[in-house]
Amino acid sequence: MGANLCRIAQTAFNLLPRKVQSFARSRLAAGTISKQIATPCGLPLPSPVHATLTAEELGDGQIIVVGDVHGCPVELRALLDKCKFQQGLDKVVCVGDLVNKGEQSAEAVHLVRQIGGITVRGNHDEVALERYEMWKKCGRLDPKYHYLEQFSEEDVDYFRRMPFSLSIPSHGVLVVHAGIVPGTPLEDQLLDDLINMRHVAAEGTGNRYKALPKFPRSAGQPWANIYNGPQHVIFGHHARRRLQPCRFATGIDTGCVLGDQLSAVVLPPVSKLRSMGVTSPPTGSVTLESIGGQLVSVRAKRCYKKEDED
Ligand SMILES: [Mn+2]
Repeated sequence: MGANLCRIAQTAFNLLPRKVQSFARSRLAAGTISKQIATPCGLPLPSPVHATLTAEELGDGQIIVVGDVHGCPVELRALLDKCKFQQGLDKVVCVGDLVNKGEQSAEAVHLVRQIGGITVRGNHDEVALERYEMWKKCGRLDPKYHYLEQFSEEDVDYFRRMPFSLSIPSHGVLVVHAGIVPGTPLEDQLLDDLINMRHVAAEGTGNRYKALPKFPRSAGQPWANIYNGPQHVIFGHHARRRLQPCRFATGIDTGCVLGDQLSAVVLPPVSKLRSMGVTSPPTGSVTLESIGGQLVSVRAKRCYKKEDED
């Protein structure tokens, strides 16, 4: 009986237009501002919610921060080759949205896990996990998520543990999927904003901002345009704007699945930072240039999906 109800509710929700689903999710999340006891889709929180990549874990490899892969493992492999990725030495960090839109979501996840990559949770990863848990509970799998049948228990576990942010203190870098509200401490950010936001608007007087919901579409400006540190934020999610080379933030969803490019920011090993005369951790607000970050891109093999705003 419970399983049936659950299935009916989920089916009804799935029938709603996507815009309505997205709005409903953002409102639900807004209701849990003070106490975030679950993820935006109502799943258990990962532990930790906000992860840190320590200098010890880094060793002396470079860090390759990869944009939205969206089921394109062929391009990911080509990008890693172009970055001269060395397994066991270099660290790969994905900005999230490993799955959906492209044709090889499960393969993309397998490749990222095989190279020991860390992934910060994206909105598509979150919804994929929700659909998986629903499938296991209700027995019905949304056809759009058929690739979940190729997930191993370890793949699912990887998704359950995806943090909402990753700090890299040695380089003064923070990786999130969508963005952060300028001026709000990380621990006070809404998880829904971290994986969904694009624009912000000033709130009241002074330097306070709030993230704008996707719908209804309203004014405001891309959050990265007004963000001023201290960490350099590397993010994805906003493919329509492609590369966003802002002073204290770099957006690297360059629209691979849309037939454009897959991009990475390559950060030098800590020893190289020191030889460049940069203190580690860096002081003050961090620009990409000040820490020797390099942009590397490869072209998509083809266009897998038409331009949209997800
Ligand atoms: Mn996204």
